[in-house]
Amino acid sequence: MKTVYSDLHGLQHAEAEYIRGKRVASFEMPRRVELVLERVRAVALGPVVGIGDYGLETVGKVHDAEFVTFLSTAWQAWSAENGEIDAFPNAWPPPRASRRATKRPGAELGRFCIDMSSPIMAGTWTAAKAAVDAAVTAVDIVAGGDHAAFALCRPPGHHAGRDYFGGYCFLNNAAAAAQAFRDRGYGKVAVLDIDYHHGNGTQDIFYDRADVLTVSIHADPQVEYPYYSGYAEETGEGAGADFNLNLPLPWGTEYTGYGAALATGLGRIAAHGTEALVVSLGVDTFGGDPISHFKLVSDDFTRIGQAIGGLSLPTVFVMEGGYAVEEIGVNAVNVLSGFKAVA
Ligand code: OKP
Ligand code: ZN
Repeated sequence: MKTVYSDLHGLQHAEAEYIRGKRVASFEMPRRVELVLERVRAVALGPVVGIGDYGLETVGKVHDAEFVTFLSTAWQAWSAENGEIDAFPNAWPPPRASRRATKRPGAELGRFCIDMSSPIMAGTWTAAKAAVDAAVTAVDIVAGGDHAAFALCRPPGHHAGRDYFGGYCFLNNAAAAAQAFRDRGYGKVAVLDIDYHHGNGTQDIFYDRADVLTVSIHADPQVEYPYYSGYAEETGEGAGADFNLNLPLPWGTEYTGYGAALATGLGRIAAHGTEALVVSLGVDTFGGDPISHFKLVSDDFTRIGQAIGGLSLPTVFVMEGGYAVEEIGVNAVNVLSGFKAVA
């Protein structure tokens, strides 16, 4: 299996985020994907290849134009006012407030940013764009005949919606991959999100579409980020009714409960008549993850990969979260090796 990687990810290196009132060192750091890359090489998963430049065509199909313009110019506007300091929102629009654009960068951030974990810096746009390009490159590798490919994306993407960013995510890499599959003639596509956190952005982007089924297995949003979505009753709307499946699980979940939810999700993906699969590969379900509360062990990730491989679908894996820095490489690559062993 080929791995798609660009060192441009290193341009996103947030100094800090805010967790429960505390300013702490960002858990989302460049070292994460460097360790995954080292593990890919250590187990000889396959060749490591660079990214193509796909412009903004696919991005423009999964994000609103105003949002893309904002994100690509946000640092320029912010740094002109505030200097070289990481950009966080200054305020958020309350319910029923005006949606009109303002003239102040900190207020504009509040219109598009959902949390205090995702600062914009000088290289954010370049890094986020490179991550989308990695995802689309992986789709082209699979469309070209490979059974599967791994987009080693960073920053992650699944919390980025049509017109918002947050949760360390700026552009939605997995959504771009799903859209790219559609644009290359795959009629029915599915996204399986196995990150510990609900893939709210991916759900948002495809919520009214039947051509891209979205399935997410994640911690109960009543107690876990992103809090305001991820509930089982969110099943899609309009043409997309019944094409979104959320499988929330309690804190403390071990593989017994996890594997049962995974089987349910995979069954739904098979019933969809899926022709191509995108996996949002987060490994923050690991028991040792510093910000999460599931209890998976490293061997469980091999089992997850085997179960996904059982679908025998053309598959693109897109890296999402996972913050237990020492184990993240082993756990992510275990999924890929498990998949490869059966697929
Ligand atoms: C990104 B991904 C924890 C604060 C949460 C944001 C978490 C984003 C996770 N109490 N901050 O889905 O791994
Ligand atoms: Zn996560």
